[in-house]
Amino acid sequence: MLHPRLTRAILAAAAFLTLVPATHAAELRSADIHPDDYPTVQAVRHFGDLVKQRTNGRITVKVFSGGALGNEDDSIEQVKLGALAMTRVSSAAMHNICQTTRVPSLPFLFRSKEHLHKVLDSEIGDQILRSCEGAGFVGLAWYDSGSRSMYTSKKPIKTLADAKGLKIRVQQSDLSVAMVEAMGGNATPMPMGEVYTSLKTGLVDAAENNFPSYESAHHYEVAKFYSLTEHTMTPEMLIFSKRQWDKLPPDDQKILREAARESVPFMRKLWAEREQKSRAIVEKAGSQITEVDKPSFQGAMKPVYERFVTTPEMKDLVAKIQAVK
Ligand code: GTR
Repeated sequence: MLHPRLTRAILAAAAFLTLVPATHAAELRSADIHPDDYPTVQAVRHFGDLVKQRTNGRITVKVFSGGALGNEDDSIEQVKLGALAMTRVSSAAMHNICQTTRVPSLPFLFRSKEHLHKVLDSEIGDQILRSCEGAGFVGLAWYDSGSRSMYTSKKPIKTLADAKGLKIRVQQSDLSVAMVEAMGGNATPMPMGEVYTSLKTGLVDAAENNFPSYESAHHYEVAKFYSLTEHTMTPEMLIFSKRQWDKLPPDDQKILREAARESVPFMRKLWAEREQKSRAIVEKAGSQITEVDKPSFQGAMKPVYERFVTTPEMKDLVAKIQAVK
């Protein structure tokens, strides 16, 4: 038998512990399909360092890179369920889940990297991040992903006519499919992890991505013609599980939001360096980088805008983005 005073002390301690929210101290897990040295992974690690510092080690972040937790659709599902706290994905992976995220992927929407940054850093960027809350995701940050361009295994694409009839791998998004179809290609959506083998075996003739992904996923080894179509600047997103978010005290939510925001300039610096480095690696390995007749691609995109910019909110966002100087 325990002494009654001891029993009372144990009960009091137990009562105190149940008052402390379970999430007060936590290890937040985050997923990424990219390898450890990729700027998105590094940026989320940096975010984790800031969070750890500011919570005196109470909240830590563990990043599972290299697709250890599955492909992007898998991690998004886990985040929705609250089994995983966060994931860094391409915003294209969110297109069919919260449609407003399609806006920054619209073809040839941004005039430059500076234009993109200005928009994403403004209320427009925040509005699009917020648009995923209803679907179960708290958007914490936009990260860079440069421009996506076409690459082929057999011959370079120089004009729109060269894309006609090619089997082209795209991200799993209706908008990505439509963009490639508007170019006359046969769009084949599949996860990133299947692209290397698909190019190698000839299941697809082409794919499209930025230099860092083209390089880090070794696609340049099996598709050496990289054509600078620069047709979309689809950004990356850091998303948090709404289920887990709602259990956090407001002070912790604030720390997370601020740390995510502060990880953005860190990421942009790494991104700019990596774009140059990746381009140099693929050129050295024999990739042929070709300029294209861009207006021919731009001219084919009207049906994409007509089909996807449908709601008054999206129309307003597009107009506002185009008006940003
Ligand atoms: C990359 C992006 C990944 C992934 C990939 C793809 O640029 O960083 O998140 O979406 O493209 O093409 O699937």
